Amino acid sequence: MKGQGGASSAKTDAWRELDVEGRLAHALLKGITDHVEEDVEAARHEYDTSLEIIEGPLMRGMQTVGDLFGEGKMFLPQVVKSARVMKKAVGYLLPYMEEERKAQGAEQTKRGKVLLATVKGDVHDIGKNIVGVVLGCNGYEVVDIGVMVPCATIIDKARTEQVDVVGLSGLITPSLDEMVQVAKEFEHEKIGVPLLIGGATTSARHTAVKIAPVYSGDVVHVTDASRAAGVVENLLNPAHREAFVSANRAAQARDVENFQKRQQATLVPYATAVANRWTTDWSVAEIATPEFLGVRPLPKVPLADLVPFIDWSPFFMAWELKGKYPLILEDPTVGTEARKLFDDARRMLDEIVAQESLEARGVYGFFPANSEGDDILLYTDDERKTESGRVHTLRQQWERRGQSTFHALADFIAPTSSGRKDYLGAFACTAGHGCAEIAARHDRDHDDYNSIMVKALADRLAEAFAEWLHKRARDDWGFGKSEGLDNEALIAEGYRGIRPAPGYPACPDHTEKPALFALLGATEAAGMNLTESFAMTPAASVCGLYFGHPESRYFAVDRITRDQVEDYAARKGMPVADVERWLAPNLGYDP
Ligand code: B12
Repeated sequence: MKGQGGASSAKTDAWRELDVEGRLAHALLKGITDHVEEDVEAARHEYDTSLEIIEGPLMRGMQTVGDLFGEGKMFLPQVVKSARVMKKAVGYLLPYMEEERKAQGAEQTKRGKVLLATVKGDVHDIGKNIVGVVLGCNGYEVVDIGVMVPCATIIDKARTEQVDVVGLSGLITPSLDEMVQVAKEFEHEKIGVPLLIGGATTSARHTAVKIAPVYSGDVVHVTDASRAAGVVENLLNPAHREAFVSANRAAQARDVENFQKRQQATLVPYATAVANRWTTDWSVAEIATPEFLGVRPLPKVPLADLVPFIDWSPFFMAWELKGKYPLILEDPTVGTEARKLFDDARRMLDEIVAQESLEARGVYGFFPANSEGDDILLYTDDERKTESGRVHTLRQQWERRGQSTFHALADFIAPTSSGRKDYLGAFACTAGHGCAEIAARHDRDHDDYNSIMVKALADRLAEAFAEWLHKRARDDWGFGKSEGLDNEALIAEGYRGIRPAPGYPACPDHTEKPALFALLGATEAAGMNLTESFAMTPAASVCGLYFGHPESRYFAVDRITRDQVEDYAARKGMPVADVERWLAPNLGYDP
């Protein structure tokens, strides 16, 4: 055994015998940071300037990494690890470069400069950070100005940094409108540089229909990080630019045309949708009475309790590894990298759990409730004499083939007229306290890999917390006690009731969150807050409603007509124009 270990470590260390270029190339390709400083220092003795080291062996190594990634021969976690080597090397050289630059007045030559920002009101940056790493690997200089960035700052930075391209990121739908505002200001201020649009909630169609028309510069939607470098190359390389730009504009014209066709698809009048609501015989409907009414704060949930509830599949998705957990670990193409990534994740997770370096806090509760039209009335107590608040729900209007029922979440709560006592549950939970601090520590260490990793794990824990809490709520409601479901069945939602979250397709209105937060006392109980776009802080947070009716189910509201918007605005006591702004992606008409 001993001999074998020696042989293999001799083999793994053989690359240390290579010349300095070979060592740097190997370290970059394999993502090994152990000897970076030593090797870069050695290179300093062989090259005249630090810039030559960066533009020579380091950039060549990263070019190989970028090419292999582009060809699908390397995967995102490997690229991010390679980038960590590059960043550490550049970090080491930076002070020398400064000296050299001062001495020679030399300008750094780069392929181009890209400004990245998550727009105002949005807190998510995993996707943006990944894009930054990939662009950096491809030789672009990236100026990342963080999250919740107001438009004026983006414009100011675009000017002062003299960037060639600006990239905007956003996760929740209110960010879409913010991106439109940024594009309008770009037009007004004659910024001119191409605008890249990315993030989970963005789409080629929204970019074509709403963003591109307000800015005369190029606007390109980018679906994922692996495409970002190609897009920037096409935009900045004079040889490719014209063809790329005209293909992009043609594709956007097609998207606009398709959008207009889709807008004409049948939406029934709101009154018709209401008349054809989902209903049941409420006199015999199964209604469970919760064990308690009011809220229950959960000031500190042990992380170890949440770990078994983690759904790992989205974790791999965040790292652009395609496949379902646990099968992905054995996948012939991505299995090896998936296993390495999973090992790293489990190691970090064990450490987080042992040190409780993230904090899981939440609150949930049950409220006496009855529906009235498309609103859900909440009462102060089970006497149901005094109203304590309302949840406003939206109704489907799109007449899909064979669909004669139009759902709204209010349908799943017994109407006041039924005389039945029904209940609505609500929750808010986060696993993100402490995450920003840990990520900042890794950022200072030029370690994107672990910075992205801790955020991805906090997100997994937040979602696991929501699953854990829902289980507990179903137990409190009574019907959960006999479930006996394993984690797979929980992920497949094989239980009674649903847990829609504001922003999800059944309840797309993010402006319902302040009332939900107030009802639960989420800020006091869990330290959670809302931004001006109703994103939650910390970022790794979830909030939503619990419906207990056995037939309650998820659906998509999709597009709605002006008559529903007017009715909804009146019910909420909000100007129609405001509702139209927040529900812009759901409007079946042009306001
Ligand atoms: C995982 C997840 C979460 C995680 C964390 C998300 C995160 N940190 O990014 C948790 C559980 C915390 C979460 C919470 C919520 N979520 Co969520 N979530 C998702 C999910 C399933 C995957 C998103 C993800 O992480 N993808 C992986 C990352 C790496 O991808 P990415 O961010 O999109 O970035 C890639 C590309 O978009 C692109 N890109 C990104 N930025 C940029 C920028 C530029 C310049 C370029 C070129 C490219 C680019 O490159 C990146 C790398 O490839 C999506 C659904 C989906 N399938 O997309 C819903 C989704 C994003 N969530 C949604 C919602 C509504 C919420 C909540 C509001 C729900 C709630 N009420 O609790 C909260 C909001 C949290 C908050 N703090 O405010 C909606 C958003 C749409 C909407 N209606 O607003 C989605 C689309 C689900 C849906 N279908 O409704 N969510």
